Amino acid sequence: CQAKEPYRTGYHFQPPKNWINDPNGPLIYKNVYHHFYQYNPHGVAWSPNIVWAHSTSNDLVNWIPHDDALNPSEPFDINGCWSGSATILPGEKPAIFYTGINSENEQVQNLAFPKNLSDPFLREWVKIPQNPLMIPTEANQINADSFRDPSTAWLGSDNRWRLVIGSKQNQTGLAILYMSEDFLHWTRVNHTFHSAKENGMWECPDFFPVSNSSPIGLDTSTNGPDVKHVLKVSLFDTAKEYYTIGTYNLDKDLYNPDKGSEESDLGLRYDYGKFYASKSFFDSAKNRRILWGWSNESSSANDDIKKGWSGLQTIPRTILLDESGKQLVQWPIEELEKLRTKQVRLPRIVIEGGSLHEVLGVTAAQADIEVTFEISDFEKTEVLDPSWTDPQILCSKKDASVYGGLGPFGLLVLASESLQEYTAVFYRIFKSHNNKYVVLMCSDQSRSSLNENNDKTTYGAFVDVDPVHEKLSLRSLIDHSIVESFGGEGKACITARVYPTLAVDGYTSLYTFNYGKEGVKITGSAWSMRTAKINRSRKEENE
Ligand code: DQQ
Repeated sequence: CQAKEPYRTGYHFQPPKNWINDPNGPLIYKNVYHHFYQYNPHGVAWSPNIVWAHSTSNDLVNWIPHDDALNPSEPFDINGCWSGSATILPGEKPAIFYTGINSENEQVQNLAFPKNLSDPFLREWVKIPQNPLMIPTEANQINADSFRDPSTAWLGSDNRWRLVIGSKQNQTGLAILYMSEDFLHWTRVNHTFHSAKENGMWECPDFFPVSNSSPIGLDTSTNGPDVKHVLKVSLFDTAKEYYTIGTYNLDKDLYNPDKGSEESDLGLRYDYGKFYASKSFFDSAKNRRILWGWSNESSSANDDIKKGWSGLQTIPRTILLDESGKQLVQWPIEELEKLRTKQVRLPRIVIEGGSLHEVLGVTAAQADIEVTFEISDFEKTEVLDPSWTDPQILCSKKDASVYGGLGPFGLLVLASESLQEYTAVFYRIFKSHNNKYVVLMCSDQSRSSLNENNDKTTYGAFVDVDPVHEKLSLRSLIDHSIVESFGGEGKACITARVYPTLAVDGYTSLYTFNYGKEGVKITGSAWSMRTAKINRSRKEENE
């Protein structure tokens, strides 16, 4: 039978009802993970007087809810508690910087501390009386509508704290640098930390170090010879995020992206689908950096009202610098694998061109599937037209129904019985004019639902894998209304939101497919995923 709530997820973070957006101030304290997020307690749409909701977890998978951490209450935040970040000060003292919308409707930056440090759940937060600590003024030429989302602060070797705030001037996106000796008095540094023209407002800047020598995460204040830095910004105008990898010049307090990784429409993205306002934090318990992102709905406002909620958090991902040094790689946190059950091994076969194979024995609406493709014959590879530079456009033109040479091959997820509905996550391989192979990864939502009110945009990314010498892998986390896919072992990620009308719960199937001319060998496994305990009431937990 069909569930009453076919789109509610089984293992993605979401509260029982209402609107959520950005993850805020993730942190670990006394071995407890804290997740704050933008939440509208009064409805399914965003509202400016938004609050910081709060949940905690021991494993980043199961979550318990707490009272809201920050609510509009003071002249410096009476019209809203917007996004911000946490910093762990020396002596293991967490601090939260957030943007308050003040009584004049200006964006100002405020500081809050836990009321009781002996409470590992940090249930109560106190806004300090000195707030606001950073304000937009005519003198500092900061626009009061474009001054928000303080980053985690880092400590320089001069013992001074720094943080960046998102802003814009005309259409130039800005990361404004502030500095402080005592964490209380902050001054704007005269030069801009980093900026890019024709970007519009930079929201939620995140600036952090990554190791270029070992696969570990680093505390935000770490610097040194084995360290590169990452700056991520969320572009308000396009609702897309871009990151660059670069060098942090300590003497000048400037960030310089490496050549070839400036923001542009073809720049590097954490995720080429629905993923925004992300935030990372250093998990000191496991020496890793974890990334949280918000996945907005692709359904209509009316459908959101019907289902009573809007917005999900994606599965936390560990992020590392790729061996090439040119990009990051992301992977779902290892703890998620605890939810895997009833493993189904895919028979090691060659899926011939034009064939479809059902993966039987998994709960296909709530599953995790990891497959590897091996290609031995490249003869029928199509030639890449040099004008095909935009992967998203290429994936929409050559969607899953367009037969090709080498590919499309991959997965049909959330598929209905007669394939009236399915979401296709797949690869196509092309040969470029310099005889290199180019791997395209697509998530095609065009047939995901018979409901025409959804945004069914198809997404795409090029994946830096050499299919001649390397295996090509694909992992998809399928969870009722979200499909998070990881290509090339996390080199390209695509998150899609879909709302099948037929392929719900027990009426859902999962397939591997190949609509190319060349056969492809496939290996891998699929798992049914258990339901995580996420923000459930005591009563529900006992059921
Ligand atoms: N969401 C927050 C802002 C931020 C935006 C408000 C990004 O602080 O800039 O809910 O989604």
